[in-house]
Amino acid sequence: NEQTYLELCKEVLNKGSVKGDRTGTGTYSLFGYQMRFDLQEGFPLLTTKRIPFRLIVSELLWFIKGDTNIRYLLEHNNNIWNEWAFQSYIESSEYEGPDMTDFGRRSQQDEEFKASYDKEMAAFKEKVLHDDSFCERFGDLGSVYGKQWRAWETTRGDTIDQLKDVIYNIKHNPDSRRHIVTAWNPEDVPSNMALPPCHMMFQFYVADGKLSCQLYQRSADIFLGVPFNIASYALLTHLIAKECGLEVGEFVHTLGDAHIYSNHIEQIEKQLSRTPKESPELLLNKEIESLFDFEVGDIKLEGYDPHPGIKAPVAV
Ligand code: THF
Repeated sequence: NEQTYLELCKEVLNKGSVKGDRTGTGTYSLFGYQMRFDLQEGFPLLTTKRIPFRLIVSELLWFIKGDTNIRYLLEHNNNIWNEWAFQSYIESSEYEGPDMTDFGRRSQQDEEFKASYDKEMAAFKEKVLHDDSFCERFGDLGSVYGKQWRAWETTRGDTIDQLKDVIYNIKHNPDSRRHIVTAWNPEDVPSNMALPPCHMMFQFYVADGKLSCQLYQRSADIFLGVPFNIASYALLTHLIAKECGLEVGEFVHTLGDAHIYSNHIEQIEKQLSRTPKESPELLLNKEIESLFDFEVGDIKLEGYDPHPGIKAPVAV
């Protein structure tokens, strides 16, 4: 299972083109790649480095709730979306602190700047958590995943709950070839969201009593994002299969621009030198049927014994 991910890393290192990107970091990149994970063979959380599973759980439950404000994530000690909310705050007229332009890159290169950035970010988080009006204005990432999944806005002036609809259709018309949820809303993409969706479209498929899921991801940060994305969609597939009374099948992960950031190379090489261990098993609270009722404490792993984590800077 994990070997397919390690092969992707090798392929991009060996054959990737050197390519610039929006964040100015620089990448090695390939276009078009597909991985398959048999969800019957254990839960596909990488073992060649420790992945903080609790962050994947709270992020997915945040999407499922239709929430787009980082307050819920902060309440669960999840900081993976902070940079994108902070970016819109420092670009607003309300921000009066020191210049934070390009904070991602500068905080890696300049210790003094990093201290100042850490202070501003800590203050920002405090306000999102405790000041309701500030939270409403600056904690929200706009029309990101949760919004498009649960409340896609139509020209008729109502909303579509794609997630509820897809579950209804899996239950009532499993053979359908239209079990699709899309987060890519061309009307919202240019201006209405902090970051256009990377994992933008997924489709479910039912055969032999098993539920499979395929994701199309237009842009894939192989070292930091992809291990999260694999686990997140594997978890979503388990939750929906449970609600629909199905076994889990495969997770098929299709990548568009598959890239390794130039400041993740050493980390990837270290990871590639390690031998994968046994995959963990997912344990879901048996009392809960609907995926809309799950809380973080209802989702656990058994037998996760990974190699140590590997730190790397995130490109904003
Ligand atoms: N932008 C970029 N450049 N890469 C991404 O992976 C990414 N995401 C989401 C949105 N924009 C992105 C955010 N998801 C981490 C993991 C997932 C993220 C963002 C950041 C991360 O830093 N993970 C660390 C642990 C962090 C922690 O412990 O707090 C890690 O080592 O895995 C892809 O959807």
